Amino acid sequence: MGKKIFSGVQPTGNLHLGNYLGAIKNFVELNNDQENDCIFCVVDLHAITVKQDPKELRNNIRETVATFIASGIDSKKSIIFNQSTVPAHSEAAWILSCIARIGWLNRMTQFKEKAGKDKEKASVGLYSYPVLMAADILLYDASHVPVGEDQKQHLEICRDIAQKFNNDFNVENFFHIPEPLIQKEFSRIMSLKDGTKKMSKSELSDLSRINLTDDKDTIINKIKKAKTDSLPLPSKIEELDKRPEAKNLLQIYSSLNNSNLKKTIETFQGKNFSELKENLSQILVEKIEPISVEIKKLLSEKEYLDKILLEGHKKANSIASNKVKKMHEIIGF
Ligand code: AQP
Repeated sequence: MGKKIFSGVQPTGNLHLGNYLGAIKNFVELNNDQENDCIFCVVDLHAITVKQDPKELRNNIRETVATFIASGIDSKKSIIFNQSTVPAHSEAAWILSCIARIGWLNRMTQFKEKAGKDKEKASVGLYSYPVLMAADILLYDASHVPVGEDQKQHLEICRDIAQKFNNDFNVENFFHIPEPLIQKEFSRIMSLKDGTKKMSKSELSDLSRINLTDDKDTIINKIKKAKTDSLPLPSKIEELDKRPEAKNLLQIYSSLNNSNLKKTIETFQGKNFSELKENLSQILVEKIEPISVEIKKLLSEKEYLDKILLEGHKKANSIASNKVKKMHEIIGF
C-alpha cells in the first residue's frame, strides 16, 4: 500500500547539501513511487520564528519551490504549496497548543540550540515550533514524514499530541499517528569546516556548506578547502568515530553514489584525502550542478513558480480546512 507523505522545508535561503541529502533527495524518491501521495510544503510560518527580511523571504519561498522542481519533484503528481496560504495550519496549531504540555516542549533540543544562551529573548513561536509542525502533519493524516535526524524529536512530540487529542476527546484514530522516515546512514550531513557541527543555512561561513545554487568552480573550491586531518583514510567504520571530518566526506560521497559507508571505506582505505576530495568534487559537480543550473533558470520564471503554488494551495486548502472543521466539531466549537 502507498504512503501518505508530508514534509516541509523552511524558506530561509541557502538550501544546502544537508537539506538535499537529508530530505529533498528522499522526497524525490517518494514522489517517484506511483503508490504514494506526497505533500511538500514551503513552511514560511516556521521561518518567521526567527527574524526574516520580507523581501528576502518572498524570494526564498520561490527559491524553495524552484529547488523542489529542479531536484525532480513533479508538481503534477505531488502537492507543493506554501504554508501561510492555508489558514488551517495556524488554526490547528493554536488548538494543538492547548493539547501539548509545557513539559514536552521543554525537552526540545532544537529550541535550546537555536535560542542559544539568551532564551528569554527567543520568540514564543520558536518555542512552540513543534506544535505548528504537528499541525502541519496531522491535518493531512500523513502516514510518513521524511526528515533529517535533527527533526526526530519533533516527530515524537507530534505523535504524543495526536495520541493525547485522540484520547482526550475519545476519538480513536481521528489523528493518524505518523512515522518518521529517516535515512539511517546519511541522516546528518556536517559542516565542511567542522565535522562535529551540522551543515546549516545560518552558519556564517559559506565555505561550511555546498549550496544547491553553487556553480562548478565554487563546489570544487569548497571541497578543496574542506577540513581534513593528517592521517590516511581508515579501513574500518569504527575508526571514523574519532575522525568526524573523514566520516562526513566519506558519507557525502556514499550518499551521492547511492552506496553504503562500508563499501566507500573499502574504496578509499589507506588513500589520502586528496584522492577522496577529487572523486567527491567530481560526483558533486555531476549531481548538484544540474540542479543549480535548473534552479537559476526557474527563478527567472516567477509566474510558473507562483502557478505551482496556487495549484498546490487549492488542493492543500481543501484537505486541511475539512480536517480543521472536524476538529471544531470534536472540540465543541
Ligand atoms: N545538515 C543536515 N543534514 C541532514 N539533513 C538536514 N536537514 C537540515 N540540515 C541537515 C533537513 O532538511 C530538512 C529541511 O530543513 P529546514 O529547512 O526545515 O531547516 P533546518 O533543519 O533548520 O535547516 P538548517 O540548515 O539547520 O537551518 P538553520 O541554519 O536555520 O538551523 C529537514 O528535514 C532537516 O532535517
